[in-house]
Amino acid sequence: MPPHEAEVFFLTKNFGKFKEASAVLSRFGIRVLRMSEDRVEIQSDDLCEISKFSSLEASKAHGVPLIAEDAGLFVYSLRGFPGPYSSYAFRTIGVRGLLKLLEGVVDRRAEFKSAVSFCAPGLDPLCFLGIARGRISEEARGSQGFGFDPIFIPDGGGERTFAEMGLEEKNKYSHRAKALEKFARWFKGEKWPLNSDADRSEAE
Ligand code: ITT
Repeated sequence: MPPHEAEVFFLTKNFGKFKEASAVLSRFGIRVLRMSEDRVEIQSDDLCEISKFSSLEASKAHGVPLIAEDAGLFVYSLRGFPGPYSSYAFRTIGVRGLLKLLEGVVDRRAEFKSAVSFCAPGLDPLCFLGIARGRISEEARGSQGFGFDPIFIPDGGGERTFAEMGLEEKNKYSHRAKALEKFARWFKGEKWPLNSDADRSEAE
């Protein structure tokens, strides 16, 4: 593991997200510090808009460079539900409820999206998007990870769900790892202080 050359805060209450981010970013020599307060969330269908706003508000409040993430599971046959409402859907209908909605449904394709936004004092927030395509399993399997991991089978990972993979293996396929790798490559290439005028938003 390279020595840590840089540090960034990650505003999240979700410890699973934090552990995944630490593993990805440490490969780039970036140490992640956890900021676990509630993040300010706006209502939007656009994950980047949500995470940009959260990162801007927190960076202004604390005066430090930080990332915030908004993520969601988009099920094709449900026209993208739960999408930006994944956190609420997980707390209400949960894994079982989503499986129930898909009972008898043949098209089980779905994708996870992660929108990681970075903001630093005096800088406009930048968003980095990562997508993991796959499908929803017939039943919940595995005990690792968090959220909808027990029912998501990523393309290229055999028949296993994210919850049947260890963290390092999930990071080979995950939406979050892809978004964070884009962020890390940009972050490492930047000269400080950053130029806030450039439009550096990145999308797939
Ligand atoms: P923070 O806002 O504090 O970061 P959160 O868990 O509420 O934590 P999101 O609003 O991004 O984060 O929640 C999206 C939900 O989507 C999350 O609660 C999970 O249920 C689900 N989710 C997102 N990424 C996931 C992943 O990698 N594996 C499984 N479920 C995931």
